[in-house]
Amino acid sequence: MTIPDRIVYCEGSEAEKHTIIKECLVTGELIELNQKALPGCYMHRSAPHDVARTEHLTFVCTARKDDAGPNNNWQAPDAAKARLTPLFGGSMQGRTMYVVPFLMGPAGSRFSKVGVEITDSRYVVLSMRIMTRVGQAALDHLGTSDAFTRCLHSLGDLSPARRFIMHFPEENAVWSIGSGYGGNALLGKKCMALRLASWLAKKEGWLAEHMLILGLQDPQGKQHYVAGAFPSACGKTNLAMLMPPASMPGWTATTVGDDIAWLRPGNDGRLWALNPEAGFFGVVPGTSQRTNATAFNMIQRNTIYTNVALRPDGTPWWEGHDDPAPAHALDWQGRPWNPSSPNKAAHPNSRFTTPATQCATLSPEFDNPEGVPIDAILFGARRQRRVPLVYEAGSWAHGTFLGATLSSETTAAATGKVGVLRRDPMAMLPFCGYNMGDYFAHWLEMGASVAKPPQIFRVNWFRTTDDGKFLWPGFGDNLRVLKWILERCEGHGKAVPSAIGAVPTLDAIDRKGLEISDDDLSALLKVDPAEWVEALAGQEDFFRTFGEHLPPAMWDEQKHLAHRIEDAITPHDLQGRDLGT
Ligand code: SAT
Ligand code: MN
Repeated sequence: MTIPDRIVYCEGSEAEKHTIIKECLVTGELIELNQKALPGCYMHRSAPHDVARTEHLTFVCTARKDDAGPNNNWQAPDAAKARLTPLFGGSMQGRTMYVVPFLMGPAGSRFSKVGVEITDSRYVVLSMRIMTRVGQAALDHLGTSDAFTRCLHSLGDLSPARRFIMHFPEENAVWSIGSGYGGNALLGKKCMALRLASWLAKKEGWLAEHMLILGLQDPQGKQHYVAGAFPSACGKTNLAMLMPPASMPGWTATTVGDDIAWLRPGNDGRLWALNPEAGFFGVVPGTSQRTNATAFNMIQRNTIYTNVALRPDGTPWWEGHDDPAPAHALDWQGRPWNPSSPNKAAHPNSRFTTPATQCATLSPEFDNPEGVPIDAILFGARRQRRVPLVYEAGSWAHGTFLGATLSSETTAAATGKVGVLRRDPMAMLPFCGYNMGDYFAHWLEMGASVAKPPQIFRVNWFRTTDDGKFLWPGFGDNLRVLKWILERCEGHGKAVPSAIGAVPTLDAIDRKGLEISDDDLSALLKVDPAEWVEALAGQEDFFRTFGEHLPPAMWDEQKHLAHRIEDAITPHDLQGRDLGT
């Protein structure tokens, strides 16, 4: 169909990598960075209109529209293919087709899955080599089976008018054309490990989630693991690489994953999680020695930078770098830039692509075929108002409700307006490969299927004062919140009930070495029932979009919340009377 000039079967060797890099330097797909300062590092500039995921061009193509649900764009499979076939027709003429077998998950794990991506982008091949396990590991895992995901990708002409990312869950296939950007083009990531995997997970009794996995060893030497779902560009990579503050000695944090978790019931009645990826595709701006030294150090070698600024000495720069803005640089599009230029030097969604093995805090369990047992699940988002720093769900069903009603201010990780509040259940709105009503039902079933499900918490690092200043320092200090969460999981940790869930008392958050006033911490933990009234109507409207697919238990949780809020608002002398509601 695509009529390439040449076909290369990738085996994943170093020699192959060097050949492809050399070709990229000739074609301009890569720019060599200063090899003395940054050995093995290169920079890629994408097409200016191809810098983020394009959700409006992403489709789930199931035979029945209802199976894709109101959360996905839908086309019938035949119609989708009829639309894409002419676009792929001859799309690789004059180009090389790379055939890339890859494994999602550790070698030797029964949870791991194989894909084969066909692509005409060398940048995609080099990125897949970092983000997945490419070559023999995949072929060994596959053996003589034909159970692999068919991933077809072509840059096409990179025009958004001819760009589509189409998923065919019923035949385990993805067709993507017109974009070279991460989530649109590295098909092992969002397309396979989330959209198609979530579909499979529903069928097979597990969960494919947009979650980081973080290991925490407490000063007593006890090892814990938490998984956390946050929308794109809300700090998952920073949390996954958390650096305990100096004032909290004895804590060690280890990184298992920063973006995707596959969770399965274990024989011990717990939920176990593994990271199917082999690298990190993180947001660059804001990454510094100060905010995330682990990430900053990790990207000093063998890293592909995308859409950052370039300094005259051949090193990259971005907003939030430790170094001050350079007097002269080239911006992410290669145009001359200086500090008085009106545009940002690096694109807000500029990215690094780095092997996981370069992360100094990588967990020794990273490659464990069984994964790690999860103590707590966090749902987080960007919310300036209303949502407290942390609160705890009373049950798995309540926790599922907290995930289902998650909303967040939008970021630069997807095209569209930034800072607009939108619903993003479980941070999976762009990634759930089937009807989210059925997905919530699957979550409820999964909780019921394990004897000791993780405890569920809602967190919000992003609450601000009225004049827009962040109240919470975030980054390493998030450990103070995690410490309380782990205490709650162990059955202690002080909390007070509120209409929305259990909230820590002022003295329950460890503030040793942190300068934060009682007033500010109170503001962070405050639950104002009056503010929550307006949330209820939005939840109802949202739930209604799923019709019959929404499990009744979700409506029950919503009604209970409404009652608790009403009780909290009603003056005490009226409580206990029949108000006729
Ligand atoms: O979708 S990407 O994987 O490119 C980045 C993100 O939004 O998480
Ligand atoms: Mn993500």
